[in-house]
Amino acid sequence: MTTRRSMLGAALATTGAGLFTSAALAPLVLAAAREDDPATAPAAAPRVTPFSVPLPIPPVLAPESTKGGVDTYRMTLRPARVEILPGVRTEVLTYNGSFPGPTIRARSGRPVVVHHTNALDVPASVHLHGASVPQSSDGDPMDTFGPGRTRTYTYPNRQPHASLWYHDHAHHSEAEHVFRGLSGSYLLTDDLEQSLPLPSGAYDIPIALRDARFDDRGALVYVMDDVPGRTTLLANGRPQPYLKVAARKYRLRLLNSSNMRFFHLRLSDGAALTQIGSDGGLLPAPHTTDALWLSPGERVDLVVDFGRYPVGAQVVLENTVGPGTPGEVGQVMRFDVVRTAADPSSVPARLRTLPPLCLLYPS
Ligand SMILES: [Cu+2]
Repeated sequence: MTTRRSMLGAALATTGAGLFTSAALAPLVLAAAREDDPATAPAAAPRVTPFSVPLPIPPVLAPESTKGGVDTYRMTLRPARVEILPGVRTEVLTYNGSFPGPTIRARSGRPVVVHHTNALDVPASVHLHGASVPQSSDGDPMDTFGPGRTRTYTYPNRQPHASLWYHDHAHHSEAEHVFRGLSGSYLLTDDLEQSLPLPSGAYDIPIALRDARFDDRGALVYVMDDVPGRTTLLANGRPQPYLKVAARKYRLRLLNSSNMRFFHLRLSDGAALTQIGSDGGLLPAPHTTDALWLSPGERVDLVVDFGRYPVGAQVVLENTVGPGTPGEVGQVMRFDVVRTAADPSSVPARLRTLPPLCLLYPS
């Protein structure tokens, strides 16, 4: 996302306020889409009945070695045919055949090495978004590895916990490669985060939100800057899925992996969302809100307490901004409360202590 991230970076530098920046930039980015271009007119995609498929959870990648305190992984970038729309096989680009890619779970102070083999017919470059890495492992857009080549990336993880995002970064093809599936979560944890009683394990769920456009046979249609045409919303690679949940607290790690679409999210009953984290990890204290923006590339960690609902209740995660009609893009996914469960988790009033900014940038 070089161009857009540069723009976001510039805006952040001048405003310093993430939420305000997202809201302020949305009209600029959306206005850039060419609504009068017939090439961006919505395709006649097969209609999807909302909440007819379960939310998949991307597999957690197992290291091939943990020798010497280094977790070593192997991934292959390759095309795959996967079921996105119900009953239809769609050609996508993947890490290890998974759409979106497998999740890597890492720990601060413990390096990760990933050997990426390119089984595509185009050059690739892998960027770990939000990570502090050596320049040689940054996945520079011009620093690609071609078909048949293997490239090793080293991530020292000398930074605090955060929900990070890996994705393709190859010059001139990054947006299309990410659109076609080269995107995955990298969840970095540390002792501080682990010491907190937040929902964890099966109750800590990464959810990548994005838009997509399909033709009438269910093939992905990529047109640059085509926000108006991408009116099918995907969560973890499936359209408007449902997730069966227990009546207890869950940690939901949202990522917006769209090229350009902004989401403005709320629960259908207007219930409170407790934001505990952002791109840089946990907030100093939980932030309670009834709606939040999620800009492209942004991560937001939420705790939602489904314990306030009776078994049998259903609550929809809604999106209140276009492009697209509310019927197309208004409903992101649904949570179905199907059972009770013990809930030893809680959200502390203080999550972490951040150093004052003046210490990071001494005059
Ligand atoms: Cu990025």
